[in-house]
Amino acid sequence: MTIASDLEPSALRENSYAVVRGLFDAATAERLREICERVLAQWRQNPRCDNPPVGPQANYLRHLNDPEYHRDHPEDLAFLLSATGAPQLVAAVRAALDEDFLFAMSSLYFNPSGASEDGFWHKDKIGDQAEHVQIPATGAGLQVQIALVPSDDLELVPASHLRDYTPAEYEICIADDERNNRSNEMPGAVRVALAPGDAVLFTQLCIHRGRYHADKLRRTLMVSVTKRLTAEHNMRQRGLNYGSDQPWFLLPDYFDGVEPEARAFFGEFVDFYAPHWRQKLTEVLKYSSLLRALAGSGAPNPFFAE
Ligand SMILES: O=C(O)CCC(=O)C(=O)O
Repeated sequence: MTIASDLEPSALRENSYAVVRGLFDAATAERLREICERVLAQWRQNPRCDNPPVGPQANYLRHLNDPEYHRDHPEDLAFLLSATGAPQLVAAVRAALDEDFLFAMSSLYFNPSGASEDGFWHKDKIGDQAEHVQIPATGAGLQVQIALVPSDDLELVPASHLRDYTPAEYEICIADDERNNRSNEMPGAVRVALAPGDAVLFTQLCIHRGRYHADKLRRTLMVSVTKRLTAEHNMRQRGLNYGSDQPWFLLPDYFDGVEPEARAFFGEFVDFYAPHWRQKLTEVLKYSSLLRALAGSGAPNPFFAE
């Protein structure tokens, strides 16, 4: 199995991935790790997002930037947001995609506490989302994974985003109801070796998988971005989803202490989604005030009357 070599961000369009060494320095990576460690412990006790459910086989969690994880540590949220929207990260994504994009989501990948598993090979199922962008080959957005401890847990097949599955890949990824999709024999696969603070950018359309070994510490921060044209298409077709539904960005103190460049990056995300979060909140308030009025009246609930 080859170890992936470095590629400039713009090489992602040809090669499916790129590596940026030292995107963050060691001290920043260590501070991010401490924050993520705390959020992981809290998530295990009191998850704010059920995708995936907490359990021994869980290997990722979504929405590290949910403020409930940082209620007693506001400085951690500011640090996390400043890193997630850091200018060098945004610049790398811009060079890789060469089209307009928005923040989508932050996640943490970690080793499971239960049984070890090799991940399953896949291209992300993004449906028709890549049909409405400037460069369909790079899909609907991309993932940026930043190692917070040394990691070579991500594997991918370079340039596989530019074509359909070869017969050998089909045998592994699709055939027989995907029964072989954890095979360790994927032709041409590379394992991306990262030191703390290094980042790999990869397109969702390449064949890829993670490794989830209980005895192999993994703490990898993942920042997902969506192309703006995809975000527009998704809102028109499907409305908010579990990724884009992040209304906490409207809290008045949410950006306290966040670096200006990161604020500007998230500002575009907020400008885009805020009208939809407001609309949803207005609906919730309408129904909750109805419930309060009904409870106060003592009358039988007319909505459920026989
Ligand atoms: O890094 C990993 O564990 C896998 C990530 C993955 O499959 C994805 O982002 O779709």
